[in-house]
Amino acid sequence: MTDSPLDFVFADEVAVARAASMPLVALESTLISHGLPHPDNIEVARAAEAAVRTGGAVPATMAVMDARPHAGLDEAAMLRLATAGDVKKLSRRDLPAALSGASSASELGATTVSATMILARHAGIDVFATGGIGGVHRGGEASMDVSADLFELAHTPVAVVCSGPKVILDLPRTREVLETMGVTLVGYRSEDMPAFWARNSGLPVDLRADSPAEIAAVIRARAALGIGGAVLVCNPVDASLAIPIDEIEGWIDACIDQAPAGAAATPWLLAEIARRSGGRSLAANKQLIIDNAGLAGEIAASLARGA
Ligand code: PSU
Ligand code: MN
Repeated sequence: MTDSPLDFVFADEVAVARAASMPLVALESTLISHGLPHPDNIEVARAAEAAVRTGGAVPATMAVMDARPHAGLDEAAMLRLATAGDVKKLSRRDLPAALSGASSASELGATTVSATMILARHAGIDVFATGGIGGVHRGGEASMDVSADLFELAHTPVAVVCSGPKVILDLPRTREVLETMGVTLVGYRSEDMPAFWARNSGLPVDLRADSPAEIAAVIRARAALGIGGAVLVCNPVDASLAIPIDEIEGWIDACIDQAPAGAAATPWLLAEIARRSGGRSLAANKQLIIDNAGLAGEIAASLARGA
């Protein structure tokens, strides 16, 4: 198993899986602390872990607690992340302060896509599941608010399973940056890049794959090249809960001007649109996270079986 200079706390089942080279899937914690309301967040966190197991892998939910990276969380840790009011949202730039013990963020920090990818790589975990990735925010061409997720996807060799970039973003510009950064965009049973609560963005993926084994082959081919960076697997939200993008645009247009700047923007927009949609965006968000975790489990299992 990969050696890392990081002083990880591994949950028992994660430690066992690492020692036995069993397939593992990393899960993030920002969506628990900042993306979903309580008690939906804890329900989804546990259901996502269960889905990874059903897919054939062991889940490792990532967070920083007491200045140490954690891979796999017990019930008490999960509850703290789901209910504490002062959980720091940790992205790439925040990890050094959090892990140094020098900042208040050290005590309890939830990891975003970028920070979770970094910790997953250190823990020797090749596959990670989330809901929707960050990207270029609307107005980002002027504000320069571009999620660190995109730069992480460019550099860190961890496959990320999601339902596309969040629909609150500037999707065409986000797609362009993914292309420029050389991220391989795979549509799971789709030629169209999904957009989080919407199944379609009207923007193309790089290739379509119809099975976990096909996706595993792409991940292996990318790894063999040694170029770093991610294969981004985009799994459209289940059709029964999907929301047409035009309907979502109406809610976004009505509130985007009031959104705060910086790291608070995404959590604010997710909560505001959950309210405006009468809970429909929340229902879609919950299900897509669980489904992505299941697919990630299947991909990790396929990778572990070999070609
Ligand atoms: N997926 C969800 N809900 C979320 C997120 C992903 O279904 O809240 C989080 C991820 O942690 C992602 C972050 O990295 O949103 C993006 O935040 P920002 O736009 O500030 O980079
Ligand atoms: Mn930002």
